[in-house]
Amino acid sequence: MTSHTQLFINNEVSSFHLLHQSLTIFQYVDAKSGETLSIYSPHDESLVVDNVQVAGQADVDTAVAAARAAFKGEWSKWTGARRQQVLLKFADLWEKHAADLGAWEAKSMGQPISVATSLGGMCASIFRYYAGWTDKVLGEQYPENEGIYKVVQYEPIGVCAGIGAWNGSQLFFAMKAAPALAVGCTFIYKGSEKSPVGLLQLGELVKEAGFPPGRHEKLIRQLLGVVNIITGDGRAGSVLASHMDVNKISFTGSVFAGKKVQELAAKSNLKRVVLELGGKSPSLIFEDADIENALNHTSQNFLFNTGQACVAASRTFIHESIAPRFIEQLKARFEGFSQTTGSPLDPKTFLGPLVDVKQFERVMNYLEIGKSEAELVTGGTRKGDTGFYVEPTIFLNPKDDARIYREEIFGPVITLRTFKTEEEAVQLANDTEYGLSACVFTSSMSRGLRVAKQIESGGVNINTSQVFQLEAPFGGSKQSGIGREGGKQGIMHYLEPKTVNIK
Ligand code: TXE
Repeated sequence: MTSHTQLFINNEVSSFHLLHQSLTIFQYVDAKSGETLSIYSPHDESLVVDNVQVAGQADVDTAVAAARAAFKGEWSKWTGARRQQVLLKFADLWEKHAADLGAWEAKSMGQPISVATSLGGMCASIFRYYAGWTDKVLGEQYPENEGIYKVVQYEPIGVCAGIGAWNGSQLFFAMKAAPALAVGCTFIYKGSEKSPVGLLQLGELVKEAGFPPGRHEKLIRQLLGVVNIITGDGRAGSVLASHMDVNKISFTGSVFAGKKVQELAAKSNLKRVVLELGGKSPSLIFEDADIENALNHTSQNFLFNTGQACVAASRTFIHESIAPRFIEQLKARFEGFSQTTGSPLDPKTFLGPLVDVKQFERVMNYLEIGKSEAELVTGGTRKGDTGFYVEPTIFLNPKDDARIYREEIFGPVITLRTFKTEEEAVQLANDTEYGLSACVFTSSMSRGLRVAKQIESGGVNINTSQVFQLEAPFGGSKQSGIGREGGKQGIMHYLEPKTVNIK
């Protein structure tokens, strides 16, 4: 695949070519902002790519106008069956290019290529899943009452935007674009400025799948702008969140930025908002847990993507009766995984670097703070002297107000505390402003379900962790988000019900 660094705004037509009837559609365009950014490898700080075009206000306006034109055109009038064909083709193309696309995440944000490629396969599955929904959103009909019949139909919201974080750039695109396109919305996506290039390559797949122009000028004009992919930082994100011609925005990122998006959405045109935000998820390990299983989830699964996963159970609580042995074994596991670092492009690498120098300095700062807030069991330092690698770190018995215990670190850093009773464990688990995910390890299913019912979060994993199965809704309660992605709920967020009363 060629490597594009321009904006994928699907509506630039060369007037010269129009004159000569040899219509050329320019999908990849330079930013009108004149601003560019460079990406450096978090593995060795070498230049990965420069001159990546950065969208400004005018570029966002162009993308929104393209999406609006497409929405008013043929796309939202296509039958579900026809949209399904394009989504399925797109999924097949993604699967075919998963390794190349994943390599951009490995080079740009240090995601181990094994992780990035598997996430690529998941993205193809997401498009296949939502391709199945294109003609299955049913309406309702209500019995006549006083001579009035009621029909409820679900209509595509219109022009939708997505903003994503860097730890799963392409996954967040898929989770947002697939349901939107499935129901006939049009879409503008702004990935994270920390890993934008893999996303931009998707434009080639968009073209090949058949979203954009066919051969006839009328059709070409009507299909332009169905999918647009732009690069930018919080400034471009703010323009999208406040844009008067965007009907809905779906955001994945920090609580801080999510609140800004919600605020701008309200102050502009009250666009619909879904927020997938951060977490500081608890894990409760009871005395009757399968210890080996709990250790696997608290080490390998926790360290997946170098701990840069919003659902990572970074606050782990262990029943006091099994704590000494569990902590000793967990220490050994963390020290074992410390040896699995290496080039993110090496299939054998499990532990990659943190995404960039800013995140590296942020996590290193927490390690220093943590040394005065808790007992350091292992780790606590950078790993090596090149790249942004951090030793997998365990802090034990943090103070109740410890920053490492209260704040999301988003790295390979876990805190451990012990508990005596089930009631105390639930109280500790819920003592946080977040509510994204939780884990419960126990051999008693009645206890597992009893505790799951009491935990305040959008998801609870019993004897497992970081489960993501697309048919079920995913998202956070409390300050971890608003709304859900995945499953039927994920599709309904891109539809508006309309009640038609018939006399
Ligand atoms: O977040 P940021 P990061 C969370 C994770 C962590 C954060 C890490 O918990 O807190 O994401 O990602 C854009 N207006 N999740 O550091 O800074 C920015 O350009 C509009 C939760 O990237 O919030 C980027 O594209 N946009 C998630 C995106 O927002 C703004 C899973 C995220 O940036 C903006 C993964 C603004 N004011 C990570 N400021 C989940 N729950 O699923 C920044 N952006």
